[in-house]
Amino acid sequence: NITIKIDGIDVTVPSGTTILEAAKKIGVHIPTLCNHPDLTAKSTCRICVVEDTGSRRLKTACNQPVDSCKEIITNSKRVKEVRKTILQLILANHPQDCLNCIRNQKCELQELTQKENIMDNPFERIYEPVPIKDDNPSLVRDNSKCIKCGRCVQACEEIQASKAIGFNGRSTNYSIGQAFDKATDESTCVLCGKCITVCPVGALREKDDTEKVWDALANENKFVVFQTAPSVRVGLGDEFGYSSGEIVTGHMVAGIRRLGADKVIDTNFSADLTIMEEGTEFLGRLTNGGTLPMITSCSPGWINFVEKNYPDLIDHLSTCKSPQQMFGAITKTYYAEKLGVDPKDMFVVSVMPCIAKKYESKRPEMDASGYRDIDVVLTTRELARMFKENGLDISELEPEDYDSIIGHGTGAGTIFGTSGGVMEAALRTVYEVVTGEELDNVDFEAVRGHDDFKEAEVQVGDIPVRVAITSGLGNAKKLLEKIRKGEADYHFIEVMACPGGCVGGGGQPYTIKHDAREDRMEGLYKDDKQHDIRKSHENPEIKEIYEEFLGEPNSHKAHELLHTHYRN
Ligand code: HC1
Ligand code: SF4
Repeated sequence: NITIKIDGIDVTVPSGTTILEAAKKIGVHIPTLCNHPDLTAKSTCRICVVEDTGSRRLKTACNQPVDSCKEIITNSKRVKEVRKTILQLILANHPQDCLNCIRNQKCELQELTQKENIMDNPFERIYEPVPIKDDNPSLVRDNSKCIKCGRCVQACEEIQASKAIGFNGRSTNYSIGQAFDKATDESTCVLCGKCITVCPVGALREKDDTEKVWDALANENKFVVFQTAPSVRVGLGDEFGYSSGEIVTGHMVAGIRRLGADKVIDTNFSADLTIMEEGTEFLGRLTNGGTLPMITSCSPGWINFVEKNYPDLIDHLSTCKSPQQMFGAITKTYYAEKLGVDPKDMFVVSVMPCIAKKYESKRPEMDASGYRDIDVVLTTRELARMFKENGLDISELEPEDYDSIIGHGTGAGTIFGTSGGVMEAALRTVYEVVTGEELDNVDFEAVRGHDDFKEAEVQVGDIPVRVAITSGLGNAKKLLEKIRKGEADYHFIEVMACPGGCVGGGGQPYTIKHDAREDRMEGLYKDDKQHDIRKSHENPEIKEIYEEFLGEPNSHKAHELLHTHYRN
């Protein structure tokens, strides 16, 4: 351990601890714009300068270890002046149109400007607008707002192993984007949105589709059906003053009805449907010599990643569509018929924690109903904006329930939103289907938690089923390499593109609370426990749809509507 003085206070920390971390330990928060807890510290912005009284040198606190220092001052006149100057230089090259910025009141640059008490700027304004890049269904880059901190580049490479973006150009004229400013879909971008979640300012955002939804809601001829994804219920509350990870399902449903939706459905229902289809597919592969390990297919950023980088491993992907897409196909067929609504008049809106879902809904093959199965995908953030636009604070609404007859999911459906949840839901069903016995304990603790990589062996009848779970594409890449080399000795693997699963999706509310992901995960496990029915195959609405419409899981009709193919 090393003991140093920071601002006159002794602090003892392990050798190698950064000055930034050591200072945090005694309640001294050194400001930074480029540093992020999920990324390697690079000190690109240099806002975190502090003074080493021994050498009289300025050091960057985010990447310098305490080891060579005896005493650090974080707020001397010299430090404050340097910090202020760096910030003023950034501001001189920034549009400062905070009022109509997506990040207004949630912007790290705005917050820092306020904290540093900056009221004026001696530097000449050199800001010049640059064109917005808006060439794909999910993601918008507005480089006018970019402060070149490099977090997005790092996240794309370090977390998502995608290297889709980098620094282009030279000297002071460099900018961030696809190499040679290629079109997004020609790059290795998988539209996961991880870059959005780490951007400190408004340079990256989802493509806003709220106007299309307002138009449909205002159109008397449209029958508007909303579905809400598992993890939206534990993320949305961040926008309405709830504590992090709080379950706001009933309030959200009430809010969506106030917007004018005709029906509000839980995506957890089609998550249960996915378990029926995917569980049956898995058992088929296991007993008929099909391609193993089988890998889950509900995360569209993940599907993009395999299609772009590992086309030779496509046969390992389950053929099941994601729950979002299964929902669309069922809504414009079975549900429309039950309701007596012409599917051509139906307008289906998904609320997802994900920006890749926007792209997924636009894949040409997603029209099994004879129409576009999903009309618009909104992120959790966009739904929050719609509520606010209509003067709704969901915390003031009485909770309401989803609509039947395809509207309700089980506890197994709800945990889809967290890494390990799809596997746990599948195990609950596969175990009971194979053994015919009831599980004593439905909680498969071995597949839960925040680790990058989890594995377990579960005895299912005569078969010891080996499973693995990972999230974040960098971690998934390691598994894919093992599969390629024939070293992945698993039967079934769950992969989610975003670290932690959908709870940490690129469409979730911005949060400065680093462990929001963990809070949301806990929220979903709590939600699971609160359900009377916690196994997909026991969902009465699922039983009904098979009896009345689909026949058996993996039937011909189920294949037509609920399964898909991939591009290689
Ligand atoms: Fe997800 Fe899924 S869990 S992919 O993370 O399988 O987005 O929440 O809706 O489709 O159900 C996302 C979440 C979501 C699908 C389900
Ligand atoms: Fe990289 Fe994902 Fe952002 Fe694309 S969306 S640039 S893959 S982080």
